Amino acid sequence: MNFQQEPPALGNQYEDDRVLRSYLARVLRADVLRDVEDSLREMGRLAGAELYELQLADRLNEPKLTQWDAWGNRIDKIELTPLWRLAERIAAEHGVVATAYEQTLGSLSRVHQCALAYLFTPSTDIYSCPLAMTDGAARTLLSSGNEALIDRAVPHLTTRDANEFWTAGQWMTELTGGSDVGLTETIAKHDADGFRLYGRKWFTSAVSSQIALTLARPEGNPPGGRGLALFYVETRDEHGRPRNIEINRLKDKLGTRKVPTAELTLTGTPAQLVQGTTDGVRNITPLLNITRLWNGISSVALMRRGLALAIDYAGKRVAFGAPLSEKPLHLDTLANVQAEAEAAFHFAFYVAELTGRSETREITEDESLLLRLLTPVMKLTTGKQAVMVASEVLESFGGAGYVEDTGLPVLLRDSQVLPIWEGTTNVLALDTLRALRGSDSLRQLELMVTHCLDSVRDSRLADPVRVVRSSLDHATSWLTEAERRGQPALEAGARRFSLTLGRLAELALLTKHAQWSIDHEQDRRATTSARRFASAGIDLIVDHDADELS
Ligand code: MFK
Repeated sequence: MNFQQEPPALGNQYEDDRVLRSYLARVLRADVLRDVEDSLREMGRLAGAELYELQLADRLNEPKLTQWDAWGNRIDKIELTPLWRLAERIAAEHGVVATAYEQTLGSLSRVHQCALAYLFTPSTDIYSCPLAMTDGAARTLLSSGNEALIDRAVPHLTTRDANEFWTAGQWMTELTGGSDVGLTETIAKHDADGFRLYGRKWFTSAVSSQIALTLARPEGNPPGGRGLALFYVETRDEHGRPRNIEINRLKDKLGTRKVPTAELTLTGTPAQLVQGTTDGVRNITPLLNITRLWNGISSVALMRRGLALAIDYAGKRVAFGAPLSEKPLHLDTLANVQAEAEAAFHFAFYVAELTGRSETREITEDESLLLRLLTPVMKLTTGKQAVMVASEVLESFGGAGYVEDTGLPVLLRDSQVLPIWEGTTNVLALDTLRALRGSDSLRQLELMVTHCLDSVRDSRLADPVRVVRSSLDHATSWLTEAERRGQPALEAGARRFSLTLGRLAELALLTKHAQWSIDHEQDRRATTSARRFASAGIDLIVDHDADELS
């Protein structure tokens, strides 16, 4: 009756992460890595220590909305939980957004920033949501060329001073839907003081932010996305009161429970045009592409957290006479999960590399096409993997993985948002088709993949190379055939096609890294993962779809 199970524990999340460290050793020069390593080590320490401890202690707390004060005044005050309050300060001071804008490492600053975000995210209960939108808003304002708004907001969005730091919301979703944003019903009326917004926003994440970018239709504009304009809103006045914004209620969600996601009514909210009176959907896409990158980084971060806990626990949990870490079937299961996570990691960080080159204008035209294609493909692929991995991680703990106060179930609930927000898998599969239309981007993917495989010589990597090539050939021929058959066939197969592109890109990048790791680190663990991932279903295309629907 004296048995006590030792719980899983976390060490320094940077030092313990072979995949992150090996990747950074490949993409950063040794002197550059030495320069940034202190910041990563410190974030890894916080994530495994103070932040993780507070995360467990904060488990039952949720943001609170107080709509009225004692005297009948509408105040719509949001109180965040202690974890989120600490997360905000740490995020600002450690430059989890700022690093990407300081550009100390040029284009590789985006990689540095994503590494910080990757370490920070799993211990802060989706504080990555407001940070992603803050980052996206800064990038969108900078791309807009609106100097007044850039001067006003970007210094706050990208500061390391926690007292000056602002976060941004992204208010897009309305009752008409979260995907077909062109149906937005919010109206922008112009008067002597400028624009005021009237409408209902149905799913606004992190409503505690100081500013928001949102879409509304200036009176008289035509329907559809082109008739919308992109607006900048400062959410509260100098007394902290909402500026003609009513927070009707917070959403009762499956996961992301720390995120104060709200339903809003805009009752004449003062707003400024960001970039002209039309083309709002197009003008907000820089924000979408940054939050989709964050979504991918968050996916690989949550996968890594699950694995870190599962691997530690496997060494502590004894069953049938030995620790789980000595049981072949348990090891085999975790190795498959590791392979998914490792492949996803290389894809998300490759998109970060391209994003960084785009931001410093070092990107070529061909790489821009590749980035446009790979952003939705990466987001949709890693989002699905995150849910699958979280489910396996919970199962690897047996019943404990299903019990709330272990802090494990939240991994699955929070992961489930990743294929939904920022474009569902299907919407992004259609966006993949949009990115391919009339463009050379598939050819650019072929070149990228060929470049990855060119460096691969080790005979144990022959299978992954073969699988990448055959999957790409199949995807290319499927696309040609589906285009010939017409739009219904193309759309029906778009999800399997996009996932195949994503998984083969992951395998190519992982295989390239595996060869590098053999050559420079004499380490064959990435090779093991590449081989496992190659046999985990890369080509998901089913040929007969087109026939059935034609
Ligand atoms: C943990 C980290 C994650 C952080 C999460 C933050 C929480 C935030 C929660 C949310 O707010 S979730 C809501 C997010 N909503 C979406 O992601 C919307 C999903 N729907 C789409 O993405 C649709 O594809 C889209 C709204 C863009 C379709 O609208 P339209 O009006 O049918 O678009 P259309 O006409 O095809 O495209 C308009 C223009 O934008 C075109 O350019 P042109 O005007 O030059 O022809 C498109 O090529 C361009 N475009 C569309 N998507 C683009 C893009 N350009 C670049 N990148 C893209 N992704």
